[in-house]
Amino acid sequence: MKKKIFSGVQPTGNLHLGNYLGAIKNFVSLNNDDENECIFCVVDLHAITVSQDPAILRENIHETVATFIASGIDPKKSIIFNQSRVSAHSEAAWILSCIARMGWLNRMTQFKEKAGKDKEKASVGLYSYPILMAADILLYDTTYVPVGNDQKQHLELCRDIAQKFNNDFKVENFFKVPEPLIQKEFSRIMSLKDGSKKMSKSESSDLSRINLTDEKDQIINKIKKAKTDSLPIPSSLIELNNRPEARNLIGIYSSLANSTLESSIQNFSGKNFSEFKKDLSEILIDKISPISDEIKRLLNEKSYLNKILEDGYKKADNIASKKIKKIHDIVGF
Ligand code: AQP
Repeated sequence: MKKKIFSGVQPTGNLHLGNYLGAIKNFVSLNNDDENECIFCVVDLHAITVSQDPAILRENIHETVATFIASGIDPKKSIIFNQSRVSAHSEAAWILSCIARMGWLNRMTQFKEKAGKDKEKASVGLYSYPILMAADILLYDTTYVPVGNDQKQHLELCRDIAQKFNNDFKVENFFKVPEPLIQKEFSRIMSLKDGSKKMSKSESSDLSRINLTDEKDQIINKIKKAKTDSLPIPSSLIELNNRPEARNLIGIYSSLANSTLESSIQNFSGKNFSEFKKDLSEILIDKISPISDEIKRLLNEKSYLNKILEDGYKKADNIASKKIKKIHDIVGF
C-alpha cells in the first residue's frame, strides 16, 4: 500500500523561503519517493479568508502551480489541483463544522495571531479555516501531511475531528487519522527583521523575507540588511539558542546546505556576520535563482499551467466525490 501524502499552499502571493524550506522542499522529496502517492493543492478557498483582489488571486494561483513545478514537483507523478474546483471540499467542510466543537476552534493560536486585536472584524472563514483544512486532508484518506511547524495545531484539530466523526457515527477507521510530517529542524523560518516572528507573506516589510521570485541583487541586499547582533558567530549551540536572529540565519544556511546547525557553527565559529552573510547570499542565490528563473518562465506558459490544474482536478475530483458520497450515506442524507 502506498502512503498517501496531502498538503496545500495558499495562493496569496509572495511565496517565500519559509514556505520553501518548511514545506515545498519536503514536498519534492516525497514526490520523488515511489512509495508515496502525493496530492498538492493550491488552497484558494483558504486564501479568501482574508480579502483578495480577484485578478491578483487568479495570477497567484498560477504562480503557486509554477512554484511547485519549478521547485521540482513532477505533475505526472503528483496530483496538483486547485481546491475550489473540487466541490467536495466545501461540502465536507460544512459537515465537519457540525462535528468540530467551538471550544476546539477557540484554542487555535493562528486565528488569534491573524485576527489581531479586533477579532469582531475577522471573517467567519478565518475562524473556521482549520475545519476546511481537515476536510481537505480527510477526503483523500491521507497518511501524512507535510507542513511547517505553524500548522501543527491545525493538524491536531484535524485528527480530533476525524476521531469524533468515526466515534459519533460508529464507523471505525472511516476517516483515516493522519500524521503530521514536520521536519525536525528548520521547520520554522523566522523573519529577517525579527527572530521572534515567523517569515510570512503578509508581513508588510518585504525586507523581512526572501521571496522565491527575488532577483540576485534583492537577495544580497536583504541578507545585508537582515538583523543580527554585534557578537561574532558562537562556537556552541547553547550560545546560539539565546540569539534568535543569528540562529535563524545559520538555520537557513544549514537547511540550504543540507547540513546540521552543529556543522555550520563549526565552519563559521568566531567569524563576523559580514563574512557569514556573503556565504549565505551565495548559497541562497545558488539554490533560489534557478527556481526563480523557472517560475518566471512558466508564468509565460499559462496554458501549460492550466492543463496541469485541469488534469489534477479530474483525478482529485474522482477520489473526493466518492468519499463525499460515503459521508452523505453515513450522516443520513
Ligand atoms: N516561516 C515559515 N517557516 C516554515 N514553514 C512555513 N510555512 C509558512 N510559513 C513558514 C509553511 O508553508 C506552507 C504553506 O503555507 P500557506 O501559504 O498555506 O500559509 P501560511 O502558513 O499562513 O503562510 P504565511 O507565509 O505565513 O502566509 P500568511 O502571511 O498569509 O499567513 C505550510 O505548510 C506552512 O506551514
